[in-house]
Amino acid sequence: MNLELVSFAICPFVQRAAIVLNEKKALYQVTYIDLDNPPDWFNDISPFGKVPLLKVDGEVLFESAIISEFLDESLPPMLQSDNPLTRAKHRGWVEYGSNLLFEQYKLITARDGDEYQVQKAGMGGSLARLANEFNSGPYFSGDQFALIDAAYAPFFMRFQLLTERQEDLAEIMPSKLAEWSEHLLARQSVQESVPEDFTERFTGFFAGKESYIFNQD
Ligand SMILES: N[C@@H](CCC(=O)N[C@@H](CS)C(=O)NCC(=O)O)C(=O)O
Repeated sequence: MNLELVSFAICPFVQRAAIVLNEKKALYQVTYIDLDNPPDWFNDISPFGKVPLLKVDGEVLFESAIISEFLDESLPPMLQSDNPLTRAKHRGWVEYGSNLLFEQYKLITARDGDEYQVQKAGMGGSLARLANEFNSGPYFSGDQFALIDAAYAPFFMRFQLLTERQEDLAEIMPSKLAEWSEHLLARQSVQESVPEDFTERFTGFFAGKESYIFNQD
C-alpha cells in the first residue's frame, strides 16, 4: 500500500494516526499543510476541512479513529481485542479521549487566569472519570499496547508540556493516569510521531493566540 498522511504538525488527531503507523512499522509519507491557509487540493479532498487524512493508494480516508481502525485491520500486529464488546467499549473511550483533546485546546487557549481555572477544573473532572475506568496498567487494557493507547498519547504529550509551564496543573492528574502517561511517552512509536521541533512549533503556535499559559513570561 502507498500511504500518505496529510498533517498539520501540531495536531493531536494526526499524531494518533502517526503512532499507529509507527507501531506497524509502516512506510509512509507525511505531507504538511497550513490549516490557517489550506491549499485548494486539500479543501477538495477533505470532507470536514480537517486533518488527518490518510491517502491509501490514492483513496482518501478521514477521521483519526477510522484511519486507525483501517490501519489496524490492514497491517500487523493487531492492536485491538478480538472481543467485539471490548472493541466497542474502547471505541467509546477513544471518543471520550477526543473530547478530552477539545477540553485541552480550550485550556490552552484560555486568555486569562479566571478562564484558565474554569477549564482546569473541568479537565480535572474528566480525568477523574477516566481514572475510574483505568485498571492496573501499564496500558489501558493491561500489558498490551492497543489502539486506545495511541488515541490518548497525544493528550499526555501536550499535558506534560503544559505542566512544565504551569506546575499547578499536575494537581489534576490522577496518579494512575500519570503512570500510564509515562509508559506511553517512553514508546518509540510515540516519540517519533511528531516532528523534531514539535515543542517549538507547539509553543510558538499558541503564544501567537493570546494563550494565558504561553504568554506569562
Ligand atoms: N474528529 C476529527 C478531529 C480532527 C481535527 O479537529 N483536526 C483539526 C486540527 S487538530 C483540524 O483539522 N481543524 C481544522 C478546522 O476545524 O477547520 C478526527 O478525529 O480526525
